[in-house]
Amino acid sequence: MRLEGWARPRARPRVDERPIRRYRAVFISDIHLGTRGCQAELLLDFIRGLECEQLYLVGDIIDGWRLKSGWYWPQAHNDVVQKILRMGRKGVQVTYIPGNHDEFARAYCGVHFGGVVVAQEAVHETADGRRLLIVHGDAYDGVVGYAKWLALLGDWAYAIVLQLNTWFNRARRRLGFGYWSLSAYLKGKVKNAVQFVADFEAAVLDEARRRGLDGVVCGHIHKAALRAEGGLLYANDGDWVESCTALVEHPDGRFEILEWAKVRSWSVLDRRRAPSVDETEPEAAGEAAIA
Ligand SMILES: [Mn+2]
Repeated sequence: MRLEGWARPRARPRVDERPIRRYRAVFISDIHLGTRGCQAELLLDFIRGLECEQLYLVGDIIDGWRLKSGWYWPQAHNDVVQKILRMGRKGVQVTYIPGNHDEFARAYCGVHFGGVVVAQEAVHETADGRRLLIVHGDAYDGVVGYAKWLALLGDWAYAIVLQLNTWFNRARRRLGFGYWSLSAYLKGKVKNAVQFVADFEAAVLDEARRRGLDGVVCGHIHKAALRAEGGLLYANDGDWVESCTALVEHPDGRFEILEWAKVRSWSVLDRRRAPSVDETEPEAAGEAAIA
């Protein structure tokens, strides 16, 4: 029996059937693979259906510090590495700029492997001819190796906050709410952290200006940003432990920050729930839960 002509309600596309997203360049950093705080599932969801000419890994991709004190490497973290390597094999120009948490990789600067180039820093030329400095940013944070606000809290306290964040969001997901970053919220509340962020942003912009470039793309402080300042572009691609953000360059040279947790609500990602027609759109669900 043929079912042609049946007026079936049109369901929104399934997770793996969404249209391919094409960008000229994609910048991600501070993934911290090897830590419990890493939101690898959400990152995998972002990578699925992603097409770009250039991919910049702007540091702290693998957390060598945390791996030293205890091995944590679930399948999803492996999948992230595999997916990125596959992009390199398929012709995406992948540039890996190690950060302070994966400084072990700095020994390989200048090395090409499997379509990935390792570099201390890079200069990216945008579609509209701007030249941007690409650095992780730890060299400009004024404190040995990592953010001052983390130093104030202590590395162990940060790990606890990130763990709480994971549990908290697991509970939110179970209740059908979207992702919400507890640690990002706490950081915004600490006055010293706000001053630290301002100092850091000024320092990396100064460096770009000193070199006669048109701006900078960095990571490190886990705070996504995109703005013009004094004729230069300041862009920070954020992180995948708290805010789950990526910086993308569109084919015309326009930049955008994607807050993936808001774009895709966690409830939609939960594979145990089959998408149904009466489910709200992911964007709307995410915003409603965050508001
Ligand atoms: Mn860092």
